[in-house]
Amino acid sequence: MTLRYPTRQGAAVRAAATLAVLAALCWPSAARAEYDWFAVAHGNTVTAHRTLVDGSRIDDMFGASLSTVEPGNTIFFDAPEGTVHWVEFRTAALLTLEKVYVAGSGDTEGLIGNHDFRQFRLYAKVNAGDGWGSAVLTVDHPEDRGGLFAATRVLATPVEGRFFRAEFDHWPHVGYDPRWWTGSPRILELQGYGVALLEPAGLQAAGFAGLGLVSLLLRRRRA
Ligand SMILES: [Ca+2]
Repeated sequence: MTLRYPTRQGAAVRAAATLAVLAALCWPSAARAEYDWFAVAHGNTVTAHRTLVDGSRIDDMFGASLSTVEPGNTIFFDAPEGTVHWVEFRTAALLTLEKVYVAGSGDTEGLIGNHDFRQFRLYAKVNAGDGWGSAVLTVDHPEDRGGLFAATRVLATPVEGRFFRAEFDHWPHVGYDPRWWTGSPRILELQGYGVALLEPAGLQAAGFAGLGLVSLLLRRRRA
């Protein structure tokens, strides 16, 4: 007598197959909002940025620790008032960006607030050839007091994007000639949270991978 799924093994195969399909096809919803898509460890790639001080590394504002001057921090090169410091990057997948965390730190000795930033802006676009348009998020720094400034912002309207540009305004130091070059923003971290949207090709590949696994499991059961 032949039973189709008579045993615990059969149930296990069915469960594994179901999970495989769900994992493959529902990957976008599985990529939950607490996954930092801006981390270089998660496939983010910096494509361009303004000059940094010697020994500083741009990846350090995205979770890396490669800088020789201040490991973990990214420091833009000194500049006069009015300078906009910037970085552009591309995430591993097209996202619906929901939440952003930005942290910087100004000096607390000497020229207090040196290396603070006055305003942070984030831009997003879906395709490389698109224009940046208006900022999708703006965060004002309340004062150049030095020390940690960290802000978490939930976007009022989630934004789709894979290409991003972050801008940091140089702080105008009161009492200093605006033409003098002072310390540029020290960025500790920039993080982006949301849900990945697989591109059609990626979704298809994930679906085929899931079906392939199901087929393999069923074949092994029959063997
Ligand atoms: Ca960092």
